[in-house]
Amino acid sequence: MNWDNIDTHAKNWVKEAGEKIRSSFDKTLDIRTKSNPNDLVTNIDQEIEQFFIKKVRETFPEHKILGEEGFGDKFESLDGIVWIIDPIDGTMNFVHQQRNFAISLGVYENGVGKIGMIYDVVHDELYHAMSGQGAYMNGEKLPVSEDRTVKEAIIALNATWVMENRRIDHNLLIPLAREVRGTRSYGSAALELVFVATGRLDAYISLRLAPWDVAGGAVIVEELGGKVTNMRGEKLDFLTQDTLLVARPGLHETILRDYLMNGQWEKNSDSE
Ligand code: 2AM
Ligand code: CA
Repeated sequence: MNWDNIDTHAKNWVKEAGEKIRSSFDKTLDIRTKSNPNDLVTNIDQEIEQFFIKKVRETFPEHKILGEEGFGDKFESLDGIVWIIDPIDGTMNFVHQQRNFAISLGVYENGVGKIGMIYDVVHDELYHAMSGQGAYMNGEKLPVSEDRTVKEAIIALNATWVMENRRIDHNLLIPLAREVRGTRSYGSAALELVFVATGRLDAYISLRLAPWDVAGGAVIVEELGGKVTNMRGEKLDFLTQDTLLVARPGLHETILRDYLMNGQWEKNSDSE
């Protein structure tokens, strides 16, 4: 498999898609809702996903595509080469703020991450890793992640998970939120993952993410030695929705052991 060739194409397409998104800022968006009134999708999310699907199918007809907007293939396993794409991660930010969103792309072989790309379109910052070859931001090599104490950590955590919610007892994360140096919430899992990779954040926790929110960023975080699991400490399968715990090495084990009951916390009984 010529991974350099796949990587070069992926990078060109991500840049081209970013240009399309930037030029959409002067046009009127067609905004619709999906599962609930806050679950937004625009014509741009759909057009960008279709752009990637067309490019991948023309160039690599044997590869498969898993995309948020559902124009790709249907999956029971991640056998073969699979492109996992979120055309716009952080759609609510895209609609309301025209910033704090990213294109997220992961290329996996038999379930193993090979290429990760997160493109912060507004800042023209491309985060990129090929497994085993280091991680880069706009071509500049990123340093490996080192441990940090909980007291000195900034964690990304949405307020949803410390209010009563359907997924966990909201008391679970309160001690962690209290003891860290600070909490943040950016509203784009892809950016939160690369912020952990670059050390702007030390950890990121979410109770509800889909494979396309995480697949690209996970390759970048892991390439720099960071840890990516669900909140039980298990490997992600990139086929189903799951929880997420991403952190610097060491800090990941500490959070899991001291704040997440070694992964043995209970789900709320009425969670989906
Ligand atoms: P999205 O913008 O691509 O939908 C912050 O809310 C993060 O969670 C974003 O990365 C967002 O991705 C994702 N997200 C929001 N609602 C979700 C849902 N119902 N299932 C999975 N991921 C979701
Ligand atoms: Ca999306």
